[in-house]
Amino acid sequence: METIIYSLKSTALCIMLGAAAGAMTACEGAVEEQPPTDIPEGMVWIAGDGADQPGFLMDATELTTAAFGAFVEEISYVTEAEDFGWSGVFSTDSLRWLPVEGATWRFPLGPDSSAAAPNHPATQLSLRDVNAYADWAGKRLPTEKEWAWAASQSGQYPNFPWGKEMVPNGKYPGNWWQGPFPYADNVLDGFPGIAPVKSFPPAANGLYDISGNVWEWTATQKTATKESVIKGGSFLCSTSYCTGFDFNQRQLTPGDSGLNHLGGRLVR
Ligand SMILES: [Ca+2]
Repeated sequence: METIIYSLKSTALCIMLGAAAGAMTACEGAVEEQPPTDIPEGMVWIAGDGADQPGFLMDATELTTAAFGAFVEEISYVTEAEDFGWSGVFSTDSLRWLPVEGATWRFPLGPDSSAAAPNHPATQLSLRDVNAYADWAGKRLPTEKEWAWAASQSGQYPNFPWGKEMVPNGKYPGNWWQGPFPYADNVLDGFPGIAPVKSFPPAANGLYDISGNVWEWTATQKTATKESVIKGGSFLCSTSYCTGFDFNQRQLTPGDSGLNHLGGRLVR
């Protein structure tokens, strides 16, 4: 709402200046949309294009286990995976997705594996779960267009948030899979699975892990199937498979999906 208000202020100022000069149209595009002065902690400003795409606020990191846990504790929320009693886990032994009983946001790989660390992206969350969190937090999911605009650094780059090269100077800028998926991960980025948020430097606009680590839900759905668009790729994405760390890529998944490489990031 703050963003919209500011945008309207800019437009009003533009009209006044244009009117004073006797040529309102001369003002078009002259007033650059500025970020709000009170950006909430943990969010960054995504600059608009001064025309069709307004600026907006976006979480700097993927939704963490700690943040989701605070929401669960306050309202005793039960996730869909907890309702179902199982969720999807990719097995690097059997090289496929398996339904694992008791896999939830607390234990994304199942109850016999480690609990999710507080600074890990929260996973095993369905669309309903992420939207419930968003309502509680006063935020919302980005549309696919907003998400891609943010990842592109407001239209600056064609494929990757950090620039034109996929691996600049030979140093991996995000967490994905290096090697032929699913047979061999060479772990050239240092993380064989999920990574804590902020394990890699932020993009120029302040977003961490906008490419890689975990897929992120968006508010965009395919009309015919009601499947949701997910963006950003995950630690399971390789150049031999989904290349999800290229922000032009997308996947579609049903809203009740629970997967150990799917989380979210919100906007306001
Ligand atoms: Ca990795």
